[in-house]
Amino acid sequence: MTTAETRAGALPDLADVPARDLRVAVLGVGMMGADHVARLYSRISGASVVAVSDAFADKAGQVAATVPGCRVVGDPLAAIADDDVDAVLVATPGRFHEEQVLACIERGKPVLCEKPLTMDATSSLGIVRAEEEYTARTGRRLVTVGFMRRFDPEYAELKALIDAGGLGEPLVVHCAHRNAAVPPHFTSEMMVNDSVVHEVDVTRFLLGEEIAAVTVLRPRATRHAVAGQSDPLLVLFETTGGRMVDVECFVSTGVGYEVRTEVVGEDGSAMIGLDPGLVRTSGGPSGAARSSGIAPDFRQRFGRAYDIELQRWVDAARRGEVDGPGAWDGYAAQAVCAAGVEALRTGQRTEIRLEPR
Ligand code: ISE
Repeated sequence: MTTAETRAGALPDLADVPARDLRVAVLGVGMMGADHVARLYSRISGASVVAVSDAFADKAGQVAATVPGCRVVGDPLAAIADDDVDAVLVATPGRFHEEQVLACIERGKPVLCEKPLTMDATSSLGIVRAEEEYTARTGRRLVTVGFMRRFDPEYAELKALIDAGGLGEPLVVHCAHRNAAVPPHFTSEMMVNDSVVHEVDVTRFLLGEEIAAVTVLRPRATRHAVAGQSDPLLVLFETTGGRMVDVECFVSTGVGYEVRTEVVGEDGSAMIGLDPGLVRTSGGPSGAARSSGIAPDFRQRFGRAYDIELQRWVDAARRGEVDGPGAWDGYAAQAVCAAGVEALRTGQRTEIRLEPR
């Protein structure tokens, strides 16, 4: 099939994909992208990484050398257009996502895009609309957004418990999201956009409704906060159904990676994220030593979630489907984060108005 035919809306060559491996290009092989290349090569069935692309050619070469038959393609758009590429994993910096995801839609190629979908709600909505237009022509969707927590067995179990009515009506959710440390350029806005964004998605996933308003409070900052940063932040979401979610986001604890979520319902409560072997007292002079059960960072804590996410993405792409958070989830998350950044700046409760779905 020619590119012109693909542009005209005919189905791309995925029809024969179930018979062979899905040929994947990974764009961006920094920390997350390189992790995904290793994962696709060693733990995921039904896929081969055939191309990698990165602004740092040396890095791309090093990663390509770890996978037999993998090529370096300098231009990410050329990798997307390549006839020998069936599907694309986007792990480049967020500012490149819009162009790359739109190019995947234009070529009719399934794409797994790491969060954020794009850098703002308007451009994320543009992706929603571009995919809608593709779906209207072909009956197929293409875009998956990498909110990996949905694939974590603990979050999946919590979701199943809520959906089965095991807690009665959920009323309140308490979240803690703590990182041991962040790089010096990590601002308070990034705490909202890069970290709290996961609780935005978790809220929408667990409660099955949109977030209508957000408030951000700045408690006294830790002396370990990077210059100019308000760390920790307390964030409050109000959902369209009147439920409330509080998030403590604390990114310089010096201890480890702690992500906890407790759902309080009319008939009970349930908590996840209590790592095995956890000693509850973290921090303090001997605390770090006593809290050896805490994962050092998200790649360990959510390693299983990333594996499941990628396997399901590959399986779904081979069937010509999407199985996971999609473009709308990416858009809704961007809209809430934009309101969160505004709430951080003004100190005011800020409402979110999503476009019609
Ligand atoms: C990072 O970008 C992530 O996505 C992690 O899951 C999150 O815990 C961390 O705070 C972010 O910086």
